[in-house]
Amino acid sequence: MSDEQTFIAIKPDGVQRGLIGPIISRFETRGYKLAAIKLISPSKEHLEKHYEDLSSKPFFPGLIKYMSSGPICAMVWEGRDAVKTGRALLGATNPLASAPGTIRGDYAIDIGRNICHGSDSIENAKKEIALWFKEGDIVEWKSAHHDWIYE
Ligand code: YYY
Ligand code: MG
Repeated sequence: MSDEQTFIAIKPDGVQRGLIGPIISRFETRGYKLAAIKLISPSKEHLEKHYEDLSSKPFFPGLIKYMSSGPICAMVWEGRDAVKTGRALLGATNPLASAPGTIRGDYAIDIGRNICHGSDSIENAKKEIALWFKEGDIVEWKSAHHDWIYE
């Protein structure tokens, strides 16, 4: 199956620092296919819903403030094992624990400014895609690279 989808977001610091291009490039060059993309300044309520599992954590208010501090580039990426490999491309939550070669390991230092988000399970990917996109926003298309990437 090469149609697994994951939700990837470039957080406000990633957008402000001009990292949309480099981050998209990591997913494209790995062989993943973009299925949806938009620049959005979501409401506080939307962000609280996105991170609802973390609402009791001490860092939650700061996380919501940070995520509200500028536009976010929201995307859906598609391909085999997109959720797990998407997380591997991002690196560890704490950038200082992320290996060089990962996005966070190459571009970030502080856990509270870790520039990107990626779904952590197929179930959460489905929930997050449904929260951030309408059904008609997701584009079905066959990449010209498909048969060169998959056997
Ligand atoms: O999925 P991931 O983003 O890698 O980590 P989560 O545990 O879901 O936390 C979401 C988000 O919260 C994380 O990207 C940074 C922030 N955060 C924090 O500021 N301080 C922590 N101790 C843990 C997480
Ligand atoms: Mg998470």
